[in-house]
Amino acid sequence: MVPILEEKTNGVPVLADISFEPQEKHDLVLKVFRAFIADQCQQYNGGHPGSAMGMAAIGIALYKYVMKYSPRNCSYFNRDRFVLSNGHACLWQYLFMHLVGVKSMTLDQLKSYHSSRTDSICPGHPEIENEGVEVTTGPLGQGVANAVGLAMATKNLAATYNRPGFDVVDNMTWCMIGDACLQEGVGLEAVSLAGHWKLNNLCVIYDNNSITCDGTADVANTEDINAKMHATGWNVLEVSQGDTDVVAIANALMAARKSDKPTFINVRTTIAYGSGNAGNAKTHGAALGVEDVRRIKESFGLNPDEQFHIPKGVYDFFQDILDRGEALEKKWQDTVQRYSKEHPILATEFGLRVAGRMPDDWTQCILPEDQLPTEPTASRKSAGLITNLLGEKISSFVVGTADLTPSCHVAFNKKVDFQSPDLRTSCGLNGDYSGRYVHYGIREHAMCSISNGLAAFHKGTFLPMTSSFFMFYLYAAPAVRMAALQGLQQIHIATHDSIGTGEDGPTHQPVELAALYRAMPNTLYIRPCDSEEVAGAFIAAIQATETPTIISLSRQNLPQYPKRSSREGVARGAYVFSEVEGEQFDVTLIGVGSEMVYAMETRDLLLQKYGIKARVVSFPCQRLFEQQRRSYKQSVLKPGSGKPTVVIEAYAANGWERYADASVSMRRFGKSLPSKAAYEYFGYEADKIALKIKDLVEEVRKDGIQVLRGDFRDLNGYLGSPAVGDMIDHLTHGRYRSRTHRVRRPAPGSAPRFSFPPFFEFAWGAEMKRLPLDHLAPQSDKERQLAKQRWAATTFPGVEGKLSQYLL
Ligand SMILES: Cc1ncc(C[n+]2csc(CCOP(=O)(O)OP(=O)(O)O)c2C)c(N)n1
Ligand SMILES: [Mg+2]
Repeated sequence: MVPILEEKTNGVPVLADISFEPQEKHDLVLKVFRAFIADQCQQYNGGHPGSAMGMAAIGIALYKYVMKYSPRNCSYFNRDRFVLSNGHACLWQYLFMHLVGVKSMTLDQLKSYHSSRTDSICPGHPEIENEGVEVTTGPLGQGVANAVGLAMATKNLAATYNRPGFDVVDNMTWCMIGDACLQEGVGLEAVSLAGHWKLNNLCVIYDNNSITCDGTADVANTEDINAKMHATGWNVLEVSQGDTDVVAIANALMAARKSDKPTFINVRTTIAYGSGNAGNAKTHGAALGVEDVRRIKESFGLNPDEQFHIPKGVYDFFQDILDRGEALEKKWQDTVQRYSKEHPILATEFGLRVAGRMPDDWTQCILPEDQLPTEPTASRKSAGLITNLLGEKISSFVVGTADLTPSCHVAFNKKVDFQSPDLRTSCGLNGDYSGRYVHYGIREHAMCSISNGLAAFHKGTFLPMTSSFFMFYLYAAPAVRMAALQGLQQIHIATHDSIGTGEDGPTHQPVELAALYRAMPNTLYIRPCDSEEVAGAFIAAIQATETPTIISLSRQNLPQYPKRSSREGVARGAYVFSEVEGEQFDVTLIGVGSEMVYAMETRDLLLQKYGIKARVVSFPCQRLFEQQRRSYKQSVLKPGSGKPTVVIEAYAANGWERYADASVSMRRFGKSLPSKAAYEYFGYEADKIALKIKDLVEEVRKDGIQVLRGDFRDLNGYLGSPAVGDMIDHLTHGRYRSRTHRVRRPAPGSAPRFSFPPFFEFAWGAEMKRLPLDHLAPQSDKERQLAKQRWAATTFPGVEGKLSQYLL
């Protein structure tokens, strides 16, 4: 049995001297492991066998000897975090999870890799929702940044809550990478920050097989990686016999625990070790072939006729891990218990963080309407008023910027920067690890990927905010997408939106970017028109606990609409801003964000000049609107009225076809002009817009309008389906309007609450259920059958029948 940590160096616990098992045992595990991976890929003739086989010895060192974790409770708070950044090597992780005793990772599940089973927990890349997986990986390089975020989380919690004799948080973060992660920009951005921050609780393990998809890695990379890592502030270690030398690898891992810098272990391995094609790029992403698989087993002295065979000796080898894990967890719980007695106030706050909850009074940080500015104000400034309070008062917020502090207004009062305490900058901006203001430098992709790591540390423990110009969230898009995919909450403060950005010109004017983020599943892209809507945007973002939100803000001053704008309206995605009494209106104008001013001015002019009566709808968030009941949506847009709807927004019109018949929008890149002049140049002037709309109204009066316009129906099911809003209404007997389905973490005993992507989750009474979305919107008979079975086993007093009827 491996002893549990005693000594501590640089704040990181070490396992006491390791007593290694004899080499024969290592050899047996290595052989069985590699043969098993070969079988898994051969079964459905696909997958990624090469690196999973090559990394076998690294896995033994990590899972058997060095990593602190508990297979019986993979999510205990102070566990070491592990990120498989080279996510295609997922079989490696799955098989180790099975061997160490993670209950859900059965032999049967291992065989489901690449199968058509929809309940498989062995997808082609690790996915966060499966037990024992910290983050979803697959887009190479991002995992490194996630790991940096996880390591930051530990540093920040430790600096905030640990007290002498009470290390309530002291875990290590391990990150496995291949050649590719060191080529991807985001990986290198994160490497640079980890070195700068001296994150000595982070260890990157490099599976250096010098192979990528195209061939040997030197077709595109010939740099001296060790020298580079060294220059970036990392502790660099080498293991030359990485295919077999478990002891050398374990010793290197142990050395990482003692380092005062982040550690990079360059482990030389052979891709598909044991295969006839070992060392060849062919083995990266294809099954090895029936003959090769037989040959591998024969050469290992295993029976070639046996598949998926794991002898008892291999299970025995890992047998001690379960108890060791439990002991680690127990030790942590004891520490927390003693800590609660010694430091009760701190322990209460720590308890909230561990529970993933914000203090209940967070709403007090959102200024009430009567304290908001009434004079024209840039929405970035309005947002600053709120972020400043949230950042100052609530310790789960980690507010960052990609070098745009002066522009984004996110630096909060009494902020402490997250920095290595040793750093002394030339400009005097210093900090320590307790800091929650982060200078990410000009690294937008890493900023958002690191935020994913922070958010994934433990759901709700951190709520990361980032900030930059909206245009540069294009650099960050792959990370925002991964947050959305994983259901990781965060708030992105995206200023300088639309052509109003002005003189910086078309490079800085994100005319097409809104369409991307509006289309991205499980993402809230909110474009508020004034301070009250900014407040609504923050409330929606904070309540969306499974969702990243981008709040899109203006550089230029915007008029305020105290009598019209409404935070509740933002929660519904769109709402009537200015109504025409009775049914006698001629046109509906949709005003969005910074361009609301043009909608309102056009409304006035249409009446004065042409006697045309225009309603105005404010439409800050398409996704929130999609989640409303059909009847609400129709009351806002009045698609059956036979009157046209026109959206006014200085972005590409893509996506508005669903709600509007026409647009005043952008069909080309912007232009370098002062804000007002840029708007004028592109025709955003009330008299020009009014004239166009007058023509449209006349055309419709003459030729009529098709009745179904503005009633686009998404027949695919859940998100975006009218059925969702109706279903919620039905279930809650009208007590809760559809807005509630964004609320998560239901309190036991409370009324039903709903959350959608990436799960459908709801509580009824004291019970809480969580189902994968494919059970809600089955795409095939087989899925429907599976869903029925699942729903049959899910009972809620008085609801079951109705619910399944709605869903199936
Ligand atoms: C951002 C991104 N680009 C491309 C890919 C496709 N891809 C998957 S693996 C791989 C090369 C992997 O090389 P390496 O990390 O050395 O893994 P190995 O071949 O050694 O298994 C590529 C290009 C990806 N997953 N992510
Ligand atoms: Mg490689």
